[in-house]
Amino acid sequence: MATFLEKWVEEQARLTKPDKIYWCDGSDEEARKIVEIGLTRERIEDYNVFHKLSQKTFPSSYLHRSHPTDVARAEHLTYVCHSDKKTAGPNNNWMPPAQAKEKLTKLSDGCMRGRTMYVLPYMMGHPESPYAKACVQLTDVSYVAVSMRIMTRVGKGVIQKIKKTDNFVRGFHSVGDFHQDRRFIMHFPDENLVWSIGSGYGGNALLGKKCFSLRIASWLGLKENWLAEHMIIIGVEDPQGKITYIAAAMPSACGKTNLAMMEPALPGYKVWTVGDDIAWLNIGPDGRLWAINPENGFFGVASGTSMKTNPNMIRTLKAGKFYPTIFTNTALNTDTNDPWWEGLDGEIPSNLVDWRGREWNPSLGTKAAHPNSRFTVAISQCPTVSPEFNNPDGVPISAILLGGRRTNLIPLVYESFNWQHGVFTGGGIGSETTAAAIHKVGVLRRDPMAMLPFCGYNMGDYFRHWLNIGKRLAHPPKIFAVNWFRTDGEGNFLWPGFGENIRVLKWIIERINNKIGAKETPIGFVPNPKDLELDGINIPQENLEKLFEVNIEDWGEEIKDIQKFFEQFGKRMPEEIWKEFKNFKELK
Ligand code: SAT
Ligand code: MN
Repeated sequence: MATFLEKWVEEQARLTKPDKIYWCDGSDEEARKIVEIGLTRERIEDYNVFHKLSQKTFPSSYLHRSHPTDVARAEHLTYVCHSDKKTAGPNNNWMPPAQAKEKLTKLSDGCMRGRTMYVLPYMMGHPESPYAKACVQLTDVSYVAVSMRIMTRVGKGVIQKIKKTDNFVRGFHSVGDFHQDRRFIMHFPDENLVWSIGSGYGGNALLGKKCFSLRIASWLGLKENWLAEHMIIIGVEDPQGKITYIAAAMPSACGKTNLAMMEPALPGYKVWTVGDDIAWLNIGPDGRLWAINPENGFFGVASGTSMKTNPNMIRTLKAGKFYPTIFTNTALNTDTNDPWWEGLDGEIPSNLVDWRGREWNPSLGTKAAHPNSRFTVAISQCPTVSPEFNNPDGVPISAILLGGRRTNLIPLVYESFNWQHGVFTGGGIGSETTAAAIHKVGVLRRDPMAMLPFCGYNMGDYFRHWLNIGKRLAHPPKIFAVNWFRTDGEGNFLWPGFGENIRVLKWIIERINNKIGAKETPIGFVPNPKDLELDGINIPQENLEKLFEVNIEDWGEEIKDIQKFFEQFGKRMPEEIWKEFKNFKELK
């Protein structure tokens, strides 16, 4: 008898009518064959085109160019289809599930004609982890099939694991005719199903990532008492060899990947990378919060990555151990056949084509690489990968950092008074938008816990869930807010960031260990000037003052905006959060 999986694949094939169905085993040999086919294609419309890069500088690396309308997440076309609109909340686009399916069925009818349907069985999380989940994605794009091999643990063993059950997450993906008017990324949380059509871009198409590991998983977490979060996970080793694990949420393209594999500027410190984008957080038997990274690779922003900003990522990209590494929408140096992007070390090469393959020089005034150009590379190649990366139990988290991109108002770092206050603080965080999604860049919006585009249900319920998790933790992590992006009013960053951020982490660790005091302000504890290690760095006194300034007058507008944001959630907004809000308003 056919299994649930076989029946589903058959059904989808009947609808989409691919020329061939190919069951992936996740092997190296298979990946090479799939990439090989992509090397012979030329039309961008095929969406399966790979260009082999210089194997000397970037071994095992290929360049892929997207359709120019398809270079970022499409939040406006992303839906979460709970049976009732209130459960999806004002933070999600919503459509009744039956209507959504009817629409998608029409769009999917015959959409794989002339193409191969790849069947990808994969795990999110280490197969032996009690927190891991089994999934299967169908796709008609070889770029997606190969990228999934890098980002997740693809393998036949998963089929054995799910056997005759229906206990796995299903992801259906096709680029269709990749027209924006026929592009939808839809989630059916009650069926563990994601249905995405019309886009080949990362977050819209690699369904194990944001679609499953955040939108669907956050809903599973609500029901099963855990958290799926848009967070990096790092181990910070101090000069005595003690490692403290920290999880940190920041919106897309706000420096998470750089922080995740930072080369610390302070001697004796080391940062170990467990994850750079997603954390699944469970309450351990010891009452602490334990984190696993469900992913197996990095899908990071290329633009701005260099030996100065993230040397360990450059090393990762050049390692060539796991096949393949993929660059997407970078420029290309046609003399050397190397990828190039703005911010990369060295001079601007003289013979470049831009991310669309057109001849380029700086006088054009455009960017050669798309600002959201990306790389997809295996985490195993990272020189700082944590020895705990594959630990099925994960790592115990001592601090949670919640951040955003704010050119003004928000101090470099401050500590919440307690868990509940931390949920209020994180819930009110705002961030200026980036090129990671299709929208106007640089606009301030509330982005609680960096989850606004990724929370698979009503955010009022999400805040309540955070409060409940806090209550169930015997040893809740301390919650801190961070902002690397404050400027001096003339657009210059007040804080150098990157490897220097270790100074902030050191302060955080000393606070966790009750080694130092701090200055109480209405928003939380900020560092006493003597406690932030500033040896070997030259920051003018006035910049330091500005970095930690809590000018409560300036918070007036912010408070109004936070209130407006919270009010959207009506009765779903927990009283405790309003209590924190009122306290804060009165202090002000
Ligand atoms: O496109 S992704 O969602 O995978 C990357 C990001 O925007 O964080
Ligand atoms: Mn992300």
